[in-house]
Amino acid sequence: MKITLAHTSRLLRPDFIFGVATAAFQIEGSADSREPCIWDTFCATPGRIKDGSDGLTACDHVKRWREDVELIAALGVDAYRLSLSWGRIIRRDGSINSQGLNFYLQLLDALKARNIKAFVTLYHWDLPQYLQDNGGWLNRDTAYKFADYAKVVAQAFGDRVHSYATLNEPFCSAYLSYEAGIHAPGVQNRQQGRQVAHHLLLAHGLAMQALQQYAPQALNGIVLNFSPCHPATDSEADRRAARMADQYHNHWYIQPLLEGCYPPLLNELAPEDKPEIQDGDMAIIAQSLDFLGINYYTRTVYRANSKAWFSDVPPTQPPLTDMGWEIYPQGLTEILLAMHRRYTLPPVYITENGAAMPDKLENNEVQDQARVVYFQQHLQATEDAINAGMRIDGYFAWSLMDNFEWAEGYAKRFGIVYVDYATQQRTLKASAIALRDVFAGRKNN
Ligand code: IFM
Repeated sequence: MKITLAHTSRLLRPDFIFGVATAAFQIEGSADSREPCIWDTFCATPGRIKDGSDGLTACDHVKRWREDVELIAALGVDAYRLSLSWGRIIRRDGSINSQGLNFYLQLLDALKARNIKAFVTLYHWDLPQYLQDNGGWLNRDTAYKFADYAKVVAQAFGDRVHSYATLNEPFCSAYLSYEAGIHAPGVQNRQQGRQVAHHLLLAHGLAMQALQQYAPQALNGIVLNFSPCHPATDSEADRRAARMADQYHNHWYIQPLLEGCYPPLLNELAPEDKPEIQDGDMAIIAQSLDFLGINYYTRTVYRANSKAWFSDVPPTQPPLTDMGWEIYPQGLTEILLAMHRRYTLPPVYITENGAAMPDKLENNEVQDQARVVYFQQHLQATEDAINAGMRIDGYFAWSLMDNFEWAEGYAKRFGIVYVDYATQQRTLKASAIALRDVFAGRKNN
């Protein structure tokens, strides 16, 4: 099966960037050559990861990066989005781990030599455990440590990096980690969740200042994940619940960045749940952005809940992905246009989009036709947003290869490349071949 885009499609214009994405903890392995992080601790806690696995080896990417760069190049992408392991670069005593830094320098040089643009995320959830031991994101000082780390990286990498994102999905590092308790460090406390969100946004603002000073040539910004919030029924109570969820999960992160304030829902928080916000913080957070990365997977349906304002209603009707997430491509167009109409956005990239599917390797092939359809529909949804007047400059498939899917372990496969974890052999799935054909077709356009 092929992915087809109209030959007039804006996605086929030469300056539209196609890429694939990964994150350090999910693929790197070689845990012995970096500092432990909060996800190592979480994985070592019984019951936290569904299959009891960890990130100690993952896709063994630190040892196999040369092979992986060839794989990326063979896909014909313009860009590769990766994240850095903070603890592979800055040691517990504050010194720089030159071996770790060198690993990234070599990788970035190899990408550059193949004309592949590097989109580097500084923080994709793997906080060094030594910082967690001092309070982690609950400690305001972590935000300043993050800016120091951003400066080290920007100075070391020079022009090797096309784009820096400060954070990936602060919603996950705040809400999933400190309110839902399903991500490291596994806390369930509303005040802490809101405080962590604030410190993450502060960290973003401080790091943006460092990036704009030390990497002014790069496109500097942040990556947020959004999900359209729909009411379970037409009742006023459910519609209100969906509006509150939209403020709590989506606008809580974008409004401070673009308008220097939190959504009005902040005022409805009980006094004991409010985050501490110091004078001047909101101005630091609202640094001008060169780009906004948007990650999209699905929509979320909410109903009113007298105790917790709103609760989500898990989808039951197909089509669902292997994560149990509803396949809802029109939600991508909807949320993009909602954000476009509500804010003055910088140029947008879809920095993650993809699906976990129950892939099977048979005769050295993975016929993941459902994923091919998923990409077809979501590329069309991206195109629809562009046609409605929005500027979108690129699209990254999540993920380059199967990897450690956080609390789900290795059982959920998001890759367009299949990884056999016993042998570390990589095999292109049908979706990788379909995307490769799109990328190639565009170059000949
Ligand atoms: O695997 C994750 C990624 O690390 C962040 N965004 C969502 C993906 C799928 O859950």
